[in-house]
Amino acid sequence: MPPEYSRHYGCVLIWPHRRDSWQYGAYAARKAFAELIGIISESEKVVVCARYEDYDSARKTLPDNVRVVEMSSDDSWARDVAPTLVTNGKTIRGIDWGFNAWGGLFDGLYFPWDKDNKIARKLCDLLDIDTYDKRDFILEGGSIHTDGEGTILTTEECLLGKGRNPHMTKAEIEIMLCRCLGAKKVIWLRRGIYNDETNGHIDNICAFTSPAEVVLAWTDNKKDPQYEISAECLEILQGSTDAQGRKIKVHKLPLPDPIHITEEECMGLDDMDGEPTRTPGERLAASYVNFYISNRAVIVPQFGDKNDSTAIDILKPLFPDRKVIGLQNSRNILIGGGNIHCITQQIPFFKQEELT
Ligand code: KQY
Repeated sequence: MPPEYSRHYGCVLIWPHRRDSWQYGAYAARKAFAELIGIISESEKVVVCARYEDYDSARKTLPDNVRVVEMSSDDSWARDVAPTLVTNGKTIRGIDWGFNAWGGLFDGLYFPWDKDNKIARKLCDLLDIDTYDKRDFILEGGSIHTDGEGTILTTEECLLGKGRNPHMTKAEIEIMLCRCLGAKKVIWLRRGIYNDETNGHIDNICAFTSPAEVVLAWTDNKKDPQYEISAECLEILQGSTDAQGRKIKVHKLPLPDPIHITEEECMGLDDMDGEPTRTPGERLAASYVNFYISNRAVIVPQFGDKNDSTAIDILKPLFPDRKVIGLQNSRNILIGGGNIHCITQQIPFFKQEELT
């Protein structure tokens, strides 16, 4: 699996629509998605999947160079439902993992999820890419990060949880990850961001910025439950070497002050299964680590917090060949339960002629 900082062919997103994820008919979320898509499409191709009902909204909002295709979906988290693309340098294949809405009937976030579960295969067919059928293994793209040099980062909270592959041992899951992703070593952090409804996806707490270098979501506030979680991650990372035997350099990326959903925001979320998705005052899993690395930019969530600019300043020297750009109003994506990284999935660069 190539790392996100290697050259991309493009990026896939899904136009937001789900009434219990996106407040007020997804109006504000669509604006944030469109702004993000505009930035990404400056340096790589962008494919946006839109339901029949939302096709006109997506097509009229997005620039002409963005490809909009009709596709059914349950929600809009391309990171988790689009294929994980792997390459041997000559050809490319998509992994079609099983998807059960972050925990299935155990602690999943919605039911049914069958439309989302078909998206990986549909996208591979659309892009003329062969697939590996791994639907018997539940995995979301947001639960793994790779350095492209044999190391995978993940969390125990997510991959060892009861809602995904409870019949498998940690060792079996590790073998599965290494075999499917072409890796040699898995570094297991224990937990992800506090109150992250994905069961602690890695992509909200820690990310590779280059081989042997990561950013880790951080707070110095010992009273915040996040402190203990981040401190534990730091200890694990500092005590680990990567697949090449290198020590890992950790850059602390401060978190914004805790962000809580307001009454007005909750009012804009419709109930779809008889109970509200969120309650006023609930803490949202905000983190600057949830950025997307495009060919020429790193696009970073911004929350109107004093640490917005600090996060950008920390990331700039880590990506000297890219512009580091803040996406204002990322809060409108956060309300759905994730952020920029969660709604994007990169397609690595491949040579078309080698596919035919
Ligand atoms: O963070 C993600 N990768 C997805 C979040 C899903 C939240 C559903 N409400």
